[in-house]
Amino acid sequence: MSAMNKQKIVSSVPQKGFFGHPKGLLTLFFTEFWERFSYYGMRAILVFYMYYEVSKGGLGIDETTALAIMSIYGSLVYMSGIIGGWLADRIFGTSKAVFYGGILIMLGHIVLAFPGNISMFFISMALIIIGTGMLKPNISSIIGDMYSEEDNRRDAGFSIFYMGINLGGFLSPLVVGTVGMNYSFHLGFGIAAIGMFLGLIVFVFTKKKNLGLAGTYVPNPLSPAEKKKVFTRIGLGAALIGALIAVGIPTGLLTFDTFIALVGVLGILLPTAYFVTMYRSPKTTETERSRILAYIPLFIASVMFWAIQEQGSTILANYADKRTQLDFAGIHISPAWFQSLNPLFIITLAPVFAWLWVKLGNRQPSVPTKFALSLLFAGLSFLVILLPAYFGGTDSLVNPLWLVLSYLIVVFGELCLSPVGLSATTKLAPAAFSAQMMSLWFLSSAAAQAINAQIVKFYTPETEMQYFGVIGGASIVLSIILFALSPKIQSYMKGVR
Ligand code: C3H
Repeated sequence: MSAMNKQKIVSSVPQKGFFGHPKGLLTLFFTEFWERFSYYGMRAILVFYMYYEVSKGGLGIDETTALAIMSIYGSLVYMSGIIGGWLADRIFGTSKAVFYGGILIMLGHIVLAFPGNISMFFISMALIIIGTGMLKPNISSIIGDMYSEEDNRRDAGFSIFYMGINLGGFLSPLVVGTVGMNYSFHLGFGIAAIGMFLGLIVFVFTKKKNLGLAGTYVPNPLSPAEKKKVFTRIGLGAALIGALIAVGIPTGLLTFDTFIALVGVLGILLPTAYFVTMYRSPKTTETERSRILAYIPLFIASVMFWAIQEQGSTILANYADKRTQLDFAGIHISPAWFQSLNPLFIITLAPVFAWLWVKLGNRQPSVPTKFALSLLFAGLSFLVILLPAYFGGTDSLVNPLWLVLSYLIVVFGELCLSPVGLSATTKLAPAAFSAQMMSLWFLSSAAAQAINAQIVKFYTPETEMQYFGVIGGASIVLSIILFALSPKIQSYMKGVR
């Protein structure tokens, strides 16, 4: 996109109207709020739906498998962002991708809303995976479109958007979690579907007025010749995958374990391929190349961070269900409620962090230093949760406040990494790959969860201390390395702060 086009897009968006930010932020805030409401609402009950016995309304899958499926699911949801980013950059632009993605997500939740078997469960998963891949990175890219390069409201805009994400993530486990756990899982999934429907309504009815041209352009459209080549390759690829599945399942070569391993490998290979393609593209300038190099250590840090943070909804959800005193201070706590703690802390602390960065002005830590801090906090959040077992063994139930403390500490890290990373991604992106660079950011989450699918197998109440200790310790070591490398990485960012 040329500087002139960028200017045309920015001036088509009403520049005030939502807390001093472009009016389009309101549209994107509420669309993402409802999308996250549906996604996290569904996830808050999904693990229990999978491993509860059939007589209790669940699918009766064994617990370890259910935890691995949660991680694989989470990984694929973000991996499919590469499809969404590619479609947006090369075929229909980010705005259409958000719309189609929302429709697929809603259909996915509708499938789960009806009592069904394991096949229905996998169909729903496929719809939500593709739908989220189309919606999630692209909605974040549109935010970047609304601000000019020099606009210093951009970081704050991402923080506000991040609050929308977490408002959805906070309310949904309470609403969907309570209904799903106390009445019926399917009713819970039905509420998630209604949530996505409301998000689509907001998007469709306000986008024209609030978003102007943002999200409507195709930055790097396919030429007719490329179209033919690409569609033939996609067709062949799909046929090959179909054939491998058709042969692999009956012969026993494609088992659940091999599939998990495959996703793990893809979690590493895909971002590598992305980095190489962007770096080598003739459309990437020298400055953009240097920024891609700076992005690599940030990406690795992000993988480590999300590996810990995402275990909040798998390992720590299981810890809440199995290891925690749920009758506490005269009330019975639902294990799903713990999922609301992280977003609650985010909503309350995000304005504090935004204020702190503004107050520190030029003295605020650089992007790489903020990432190093996030790893430090992530590591500490795991070291804290090994203490109850250290002091009291693994036989007695643990005071829920330990879990609350762990969720709080990881949020300090999240606020140093996630809104900062979203904003930095839009600034560091090569122009021809703007939506795809956002997909790359989400690939860090995908890689993290693919790795998690391998490591959650090592978690049992007996190995709890070693598990939290090793992973927490690794994060702290990585944090120290990143602190040391920060000035070098900053210099490769070529002026981006
Ligand atoms: O969803 C995103 O884009 C990024 N993630 C977040 O913003 C998280 N703070 C959401 S919290 C969590 C993953 C879901 C809450 O319903 C729970 C973590 C324990």
